[in-house]
Amino acid sequence: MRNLANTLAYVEYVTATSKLDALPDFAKEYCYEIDGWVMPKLNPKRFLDDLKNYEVRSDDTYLITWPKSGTTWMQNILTLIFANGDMDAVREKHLFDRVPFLEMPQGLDYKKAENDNGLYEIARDMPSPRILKTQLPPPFLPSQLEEKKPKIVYVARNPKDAAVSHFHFCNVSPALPQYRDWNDFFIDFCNDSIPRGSWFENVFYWWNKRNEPNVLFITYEEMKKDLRASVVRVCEFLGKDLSEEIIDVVTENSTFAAMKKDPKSNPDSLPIFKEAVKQKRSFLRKGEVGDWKNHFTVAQNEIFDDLYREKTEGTDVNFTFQL
Ligand code: PPS
Repeated sequence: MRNLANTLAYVEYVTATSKLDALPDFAKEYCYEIDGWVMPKLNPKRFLDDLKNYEVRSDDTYLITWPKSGTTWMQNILTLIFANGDMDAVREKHLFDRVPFLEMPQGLDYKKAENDNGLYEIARDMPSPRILKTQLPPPFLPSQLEEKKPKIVYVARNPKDAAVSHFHFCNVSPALPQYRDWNDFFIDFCNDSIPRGSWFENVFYWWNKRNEPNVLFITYEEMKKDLRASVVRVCEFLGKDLSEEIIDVVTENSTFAAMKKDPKSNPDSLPIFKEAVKQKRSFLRKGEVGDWKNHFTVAQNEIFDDLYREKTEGTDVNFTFQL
């Protein structure tokens, strides 16, 4: 059943059955299914229940994404903007410690997550203004986001590059299914059955909110095309009036090369990624638009384009797949 020729038949099969059951055995070990969404065991149900009722502050800034869409990049930009470009101040903490990833366990171990503290619990004690990040699918987001209306920065990336990046990350993070075969991942991505589920449902939800005054919808491709203009756009959204010099500092320290060089912004320096680094795999892998072309076969591309056309029909969703 899991071969490319049967992908479309397989998509139909999966919609008629449990998404989790349809996963290959090696992937099932890392995931569970809840309300039709496949979630990583790294984010146990207890955390989701707590986060649904999480106390949101109106002066919070939420960074929300579908995985591998530029979360870490925007996290860096936001923390530099909040610090007015003071690099010594931001470098006191690693980038991942500056912004709690709400639904993650403190130990980042999927086998122990159930009994660990969630980072959302740690974030409860943080002084305002907080920058918080989450990759929760829309149904699991804190309900208070609607009433408290904190600033929300949503970063989206074209689905082909996001999928490729996610595939590679499965062999970087010890908490994700170790997909070795791109076609296996491609099938599960098309079926919305990889951890955290559907790119389409996640992105469309925020696309539809993109004109709400507390929401900034920005794309990876836009950031790649003109990083400085993107930094300015984020500053304007946050109401931060930074000087031209400070905007330059934020921009220069947020390029792929600068973040890779700085152990305080490069996630590879964290113990959790030690094994991956030994195998010459990197969290900051390529940082490009269009790397999907090195992965998608002609047949996969046709299948995905059909799916994309079908899902986006009647919407004005518009992504850039190459620069
Ligand atoms: S995660 O694990 O979901 O939080 O990953 P996320 O940070 O969302 O996405 C990781 C990808 O973003 C790329 N990245 C960057 N690209 C360009 N410039 C900068 N500064 C930058 N920082 C991170 C990172 O390399 C991953 O993409 P790929 O395509 O795998 O290289």
